[in-house]
Amino acid sequence: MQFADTIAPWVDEAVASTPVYDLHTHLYPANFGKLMLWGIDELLTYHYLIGESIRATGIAYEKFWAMSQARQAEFIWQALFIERAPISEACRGIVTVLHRLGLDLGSKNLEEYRAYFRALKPADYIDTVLRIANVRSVVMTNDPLDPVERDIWMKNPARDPRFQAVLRIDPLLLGWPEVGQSLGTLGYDAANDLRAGSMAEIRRFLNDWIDRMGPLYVAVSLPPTWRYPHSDACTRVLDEAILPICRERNLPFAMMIGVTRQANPNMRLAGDSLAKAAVGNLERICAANSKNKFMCTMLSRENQHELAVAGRLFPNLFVFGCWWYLNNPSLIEEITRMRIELLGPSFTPQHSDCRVLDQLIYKWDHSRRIISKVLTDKFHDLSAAGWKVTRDEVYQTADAYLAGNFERFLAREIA
Ligand code: FIX
Ligand code: ZN
Repeated sequence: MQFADTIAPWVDEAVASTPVYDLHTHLYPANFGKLMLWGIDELLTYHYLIGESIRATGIAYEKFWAMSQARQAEFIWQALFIERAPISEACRGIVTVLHRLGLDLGSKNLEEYRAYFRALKPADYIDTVLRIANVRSVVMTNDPLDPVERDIWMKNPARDPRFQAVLRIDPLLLGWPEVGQSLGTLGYDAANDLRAGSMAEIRRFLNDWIDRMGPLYVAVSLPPTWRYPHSDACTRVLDEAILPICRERNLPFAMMIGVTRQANPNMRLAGDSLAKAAVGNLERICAANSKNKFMCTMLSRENQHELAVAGRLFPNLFVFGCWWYLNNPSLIEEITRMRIELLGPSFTPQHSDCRVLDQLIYKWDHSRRIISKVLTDKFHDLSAAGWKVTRDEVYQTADAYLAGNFERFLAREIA
């Protein structure tokens, strides 16, 4: 057995120094204008904290939503940081961000923090945040049916090579029959009832947007009730448009499964829920389309074991991340341990899901600590079993988890 004091520092150093390829966020580069969210008011009005503050204070929904964003930020600061200890994961995140930026947490003075951010320029601040968070690539979520985003893409914006695109297609899969109308106004003749000729038009829409965005993959979030195959528009659009195009263009199709949208509409963006899904649907889509590459993350804790097993069964399935309500230290730890035991080094333990640039600092700081802890235990167990763990092996594993596995999966040609 090796000395614990060799393995632990190797792992800590490898995980801290390896730049991250963050494979799912909602971030944008500076030239996407108001879509780029950053700074203290955006941090405080993150939907996780909106939910927490409405719950903690019992404020009436209408009263909360009637406030300007600046007043909401002040309300949340007062409720969650002044009147109570900020011990939730989302609150602790703000503390980590302010601390790593060098601000004085002793003052608890929101105006002082605001003054710091007011002096920053968005483009420079991206450099600062990526440096502090040690993130090298940020994968966006790009929805061509969102009018604000579409307008930006139609102007062929200059591309910041650190921000990669993803073609997000929730309405195209889940929005029938209404989405036929939206496609029609954009010049794609896909009828609401998906009659003859419609699929060719959906394929043309996908190809046009793949050409325009150059996405790394095509993505959707799915409810726990999603079925595949099923006699509905979703299965038809998958089988006749999305999966064939993903095959032709060698793009993975990413499924984020388990979200029940707007379980509490009064909470707006903070009002989505989750439930356990039937993993058989994921297994059937991977089995029936073995020439497609799939990525999957699931939202319910109860689905995690089945998802890891599905990852073992299907080499065309890439398991990633602890999504949203799972992005909490206790859950990341248990899920990452279990995935390492079932999948070895061949998955991506985490993505950030950041909506606000600065969150990269805390989400990666907190996740890296857990990944290090679990990986140290696993290398210790390996050493205790008789293996001579090397520093190279530790670095190679950290790189695989934080960037390399995802890059290799993207590059892989399915034979
Ligand atoms: O569908 C998604 O990509 C989700 O991650 C978001 O919609 C969700 O609101 C979120 O930000 C979770 O972290
Ligand atoms: Zn997301």
